[in-house]
Amino acid sequence: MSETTQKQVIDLIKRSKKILIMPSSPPDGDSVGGAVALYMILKKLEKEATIVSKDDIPELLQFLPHTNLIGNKIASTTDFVISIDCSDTEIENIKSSTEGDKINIIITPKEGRITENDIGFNKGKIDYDLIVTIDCAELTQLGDIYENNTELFHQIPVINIDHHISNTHFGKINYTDIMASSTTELLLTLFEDLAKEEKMDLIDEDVATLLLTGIITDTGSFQNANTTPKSFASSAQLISYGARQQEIIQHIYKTKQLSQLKLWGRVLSKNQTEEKHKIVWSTVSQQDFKDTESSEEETGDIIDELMTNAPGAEIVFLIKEKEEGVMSISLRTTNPSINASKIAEHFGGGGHTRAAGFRITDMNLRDTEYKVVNYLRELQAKRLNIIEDEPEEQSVAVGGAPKENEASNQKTKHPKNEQTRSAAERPKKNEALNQKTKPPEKKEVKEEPKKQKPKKNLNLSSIPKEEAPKQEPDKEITYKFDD
Ligand SMILES: [Mn+2]
Repeated sequence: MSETTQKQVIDLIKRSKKILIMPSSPPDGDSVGGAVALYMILKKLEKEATIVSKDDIPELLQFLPHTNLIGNKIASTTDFVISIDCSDTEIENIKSSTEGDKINIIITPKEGRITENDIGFNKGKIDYDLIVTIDCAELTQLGDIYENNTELFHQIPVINIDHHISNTHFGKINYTDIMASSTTELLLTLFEDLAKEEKMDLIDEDVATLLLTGIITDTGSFQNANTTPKSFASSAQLISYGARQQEIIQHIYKTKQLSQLKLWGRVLSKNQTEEKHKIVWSTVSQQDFKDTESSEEETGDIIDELMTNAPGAEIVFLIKEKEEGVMSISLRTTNPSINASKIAEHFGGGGHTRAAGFRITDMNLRDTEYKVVNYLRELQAKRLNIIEDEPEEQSVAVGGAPKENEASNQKTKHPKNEQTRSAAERPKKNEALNQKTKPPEKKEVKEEPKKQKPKKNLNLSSIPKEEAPKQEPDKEITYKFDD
């Protein structure tokens, strides 16, 4: 992060009075933690601040301080506002009644009278002088809030604070660093400099807890590949500021609803493996949510759990059916030479090098699965130099092909070649694998054929069985997945 950018951010914040904070959606530990922490800092600097998010804050994060301050709408520019000066007269009640074509607004004072001079009329106007987006790679991630107020983003300077590699630098100032584990890690540096400049103790226990939540959730408790020495150093610093690390862990990782355990059990037991191509994935359908009485937000970090339990996999993904024909795919890569963000971009999404996501619409779960798996198989076949069982190609590979031949080898590995080969030519052990991705058979299979498929190379010992948590009456139980 250049010092100039940091200085520009600090100067602009100091110059602004009414600041609109927008965390990316769907809100997560990083965007919510960052947005609320910034709100608290701005309050200490005696600024007016408002946070708006298009989606509700997940229940899991509601233990965080001040999440109740987050609204879901910016006051509309087309509103007509009637203001009453209450400095002399307290208002007891305001109501409205309809009379023919008219609407009367009835204002009842507690005592005394309200006169015409106490009433003013204003067109709803935007009086923010700064927008700060948190953890947001592109403006469309703000959803309706952006779409219904696009003019706002032209009129008011935007500070874009983010760490996604796919960030589109839409801000007037872009305070972005793709090496940061989380947006809150960036905010910590910013707040510390701001505190120095203002000679104030800005980072209290609540702010520290909010910032630490972002680092912990975005690194999957320091398990994900984006964990850097800086993430540990920042976390240590935040704990020294009084961040309540145990509270975060307790709420986010150790408390799982029974419904969530059922859902996770189901999703983990449905996992699929393409051993040769080092791909592991699973799916979660609307039916799964219904059957387990769980909600979408309860899928939580299941993608990371999937990854933990598939040590050989290089690409792990989860397809979530958000609604009929709308699929949301989360993707993780364990090998630094596979860029998850690039894969997501191919499908119109984005993210980080090791974690990314995208959506596929107008397609059912099965076809989405087929489409994504096939793309990844092709990608991996090229990357891993996989010879699709053709003897003449094999001789090239086994002999250790020189670098300059690699390109020509890749050409011969187009999946079409493979598809046109008869099954008889392939070794037996691959049959199940190949059939998995052949479309005609896919169409005919019933809902749950996957159970029969062989699971390979997966350490399932720590995966909770669907039936496991039968300790009925307790709604909330503590469950440790790492045992
Ligand atoms: Mn983030």
